[in-house]
Amino acid sequence: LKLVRDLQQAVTDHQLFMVYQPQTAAPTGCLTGFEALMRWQHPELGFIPPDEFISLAEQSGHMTLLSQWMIETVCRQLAEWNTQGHRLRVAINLSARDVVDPTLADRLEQVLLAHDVAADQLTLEVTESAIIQDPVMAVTVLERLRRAGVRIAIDDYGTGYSSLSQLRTLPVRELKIDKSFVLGLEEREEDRIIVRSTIELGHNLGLEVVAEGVETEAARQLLANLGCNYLQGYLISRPLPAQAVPGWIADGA
Ligand code: G
Ligand code: G
Ligand code: MN
Ligand code: NA
Repeated sequence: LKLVRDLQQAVTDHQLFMVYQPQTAAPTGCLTGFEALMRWQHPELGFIPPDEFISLAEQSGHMTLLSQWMIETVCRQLAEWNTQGHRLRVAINLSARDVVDPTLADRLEQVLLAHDVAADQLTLEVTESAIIQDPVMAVTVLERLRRAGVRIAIDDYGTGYSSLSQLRTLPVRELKIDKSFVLGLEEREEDRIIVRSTIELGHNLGLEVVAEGVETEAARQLLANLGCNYLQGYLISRPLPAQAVPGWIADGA
């Protein structure tokens, strides 16, 4: 497949880039960090969404290359912001391949060290469907990452194989409620019940809870009232190019 060959080229030819979506504290609206999301601007095909090329990269064995590029790009960016006086927190997404890679923790620590970025500036988002493929290996890898000092979040919570016995054994700090529940918050009583229960479950387990897909003021208010810790969504901001981040922070302050 041409697109698979192009993936390798994409890394070396700088066709990939990261965008950063703000996350805020629900009670205060203050900025707490960003989620880093990968983008591919293909020279002929134009913009290709990550849903398409991430799974392609996983199937073709290019995922480690992409993840390594992503980790380096985000850490280099964090280092630059650090020197500008913005000590930010960024969440990155791990693929199913990354979660069972026994070399990930060492590689990550090397990159953090090389750029003089503190481990607590990074959150790693993992999905339960990624973990379920090889839970024993995944727990080993996540445990090493936790010991390295990075924060671990369960992404898309509630959409996959939400196993409570597994949740109990994972070294996680944070639950991220999937946007499919948050988007329906105003219209559907069921979604409100699910969101409320997830926040309660998270808090009772000592975890912080993030809601993504916050698009309306009503949803923001509801989530804040339910005690959700952090908010992310178009209401606050779309994902931003890296160059726009310092300006966005200045405007918000
Ligand atoms: O904006 P959005 O379309 O970025 O992202 C769509 C999906 O792609 C999400 O599920 C997100 O987790 C995933 N994704 C975005 N960036 C990355 C990345 O850098 N690595 C991995 N593994 N997944 C990503
Ligand atoms: O990693 P994850 O699956 O959580 O990816 C987050 C996805 O959600 C990305 O595709 C991102 O662009 C998207 N997103 C972020 N905020 C909103 C929002 O408010 N509404 C919608 N519909 N999508 C959002
Ligand atoms: Mn995510
Ligand atoms: Na999600």
